[in-house]
Amino acid sequence: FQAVTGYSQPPGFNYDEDKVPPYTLPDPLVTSAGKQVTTARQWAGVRRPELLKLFAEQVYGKTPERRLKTRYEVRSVDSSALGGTAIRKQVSIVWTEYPDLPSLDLLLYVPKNRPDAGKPPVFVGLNYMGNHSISTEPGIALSTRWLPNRPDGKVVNNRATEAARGVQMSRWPLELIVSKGYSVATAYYGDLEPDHAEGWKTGIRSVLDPPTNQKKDGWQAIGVWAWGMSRMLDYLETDSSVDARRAIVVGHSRQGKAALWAGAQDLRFAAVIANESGEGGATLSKRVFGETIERINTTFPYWFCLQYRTYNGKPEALPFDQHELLALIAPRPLYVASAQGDQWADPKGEFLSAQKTDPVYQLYGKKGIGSGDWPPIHQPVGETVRYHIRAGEHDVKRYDWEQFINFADKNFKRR
Ligand code: GTR
Repeated sequence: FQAVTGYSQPPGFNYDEDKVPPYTLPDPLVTSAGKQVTTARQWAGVRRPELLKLFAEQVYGKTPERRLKTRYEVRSVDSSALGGTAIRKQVSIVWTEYPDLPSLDLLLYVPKNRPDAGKPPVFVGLNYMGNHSISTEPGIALSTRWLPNRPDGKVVNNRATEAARGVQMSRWPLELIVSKGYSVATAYYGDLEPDHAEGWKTGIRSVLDPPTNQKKDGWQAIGVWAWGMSRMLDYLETDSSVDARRAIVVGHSRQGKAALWAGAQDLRFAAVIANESGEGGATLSKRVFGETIERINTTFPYWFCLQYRTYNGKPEALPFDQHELLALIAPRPLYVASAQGDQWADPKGEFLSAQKTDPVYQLYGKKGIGSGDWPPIHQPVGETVRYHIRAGEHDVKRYDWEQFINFADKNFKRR
C-alpha cells in the first residue's frame, strides 16, 4: 500500500489497504430466489429488473413515472463556434404545465468536420457551475440560477458574475472532443435541482415527488439529476444534427453517480462513463475504504432515499453492492475512471467493482476488465468495460477525456 499524501482526505476514515475488513460480495448472477442466471435472456428478463428495483427502493429512490409535457425553445444557433469548427446551439427544455419551474437549458456543440459520414455521437452530461463555466465563448448565456458561492468572488450572493465564464473549462476540452468528431450536450445540474438541502423546493421534485411525505423510497437529488439526463436525450432524439443512438452519458463524482443511475435505467444510453464516482457510484460499499454510506448520508441527506440510511455503519447488511449497479449497464460499453489523489472515492474499490461485472458481460459474449490486477497509473485496462487511474486530484482532466474518446472510438466502430 502506497499512502498518497498532499490531497484533502477527510480524517477519521480508513485509507489503509491493510485495514480493510474482510467482506463478501453478492454474485450478480444469483437471483433473490437463489437461482443461478446462465443466459443473457435470464439476466435481462429476471435478474436485471430485480436489481433495478433494489437500487430504486434501497439507494436512489423510485423515479416518478409521470412524464412532464415539454416544449423545446431554441435560444441561439451559432454556426461558427470554437473558431469555426463547430455549431453551437442553446435549447431550453420548458416544462409547459409548470411555467414557474426553471427550464433545463441545454448547450450543444456539434462538430462541422467529421471522420465518418454519419451523424456524430454525442456525450451527454450535466455540469456543476452553469453552461457559461465550460467555455469562455461570449455567446453562451450566463446562468441566472442559484449557484454555490465561490471564494474567488466569481459567484456572489449565489449568482454568477461575468468573471465566472470558463471557470470549469478544463473539465470540458471542447476543441478536443469536437476535433475527434463528437458532439457534446450539457446543462447545469441546478436547473433540475440546486445542490443543497432545500434545493428540491425550486426544482423538479417540487412538482413530481416532494419529499415531505417521508417515503422510504422517495425520489432524491441523485435520481433527479439522472432523470434530467434522460430528458436531455429526449431532446437529442429530436435533433437531426446528432446521432442520439450513440449517446454516451458521462458524469464526474456526484454526477458520475447520477450518470450510472441514468444509464442503468435508460437503455437508450449507448454507453456510460463514471469519472471518480466513488461511494454510491462505482465503488464497492462493503469495502470499507474512504467515504462510507453513513458519511455520505450525513453530509448529503438529500441525495439518496431514506431507506439507504438503514445501512449506515453496516454495509455488510446490503443485499447487493455497487458492482451490480455497474452490471446494469451490460452489455453496453462502460468506463470507470479513478484518480490517485482521490482516495476518498476508493480507486481500488472502483476497479474491483468494474471487474466484478465481467460474468454479466460474458453472458453477452463481451470481454470486460479481465482478470488482471489493479493497474498502475495511466495504464487503462479492459475492453467493453474499461478502467484507468490517473495521477492527480479529484477532477476531470484532458487525460480522462482522451481515454473516453479512444474508448468510444473503439466501441462504436465508427461508420
Ligand atoms: C464529496 C462527496 C463525494 C463526491 C464529491 C463530489 O464531498 O463526499 O461522494 O460526490 O463530493 O461530487 O465532488
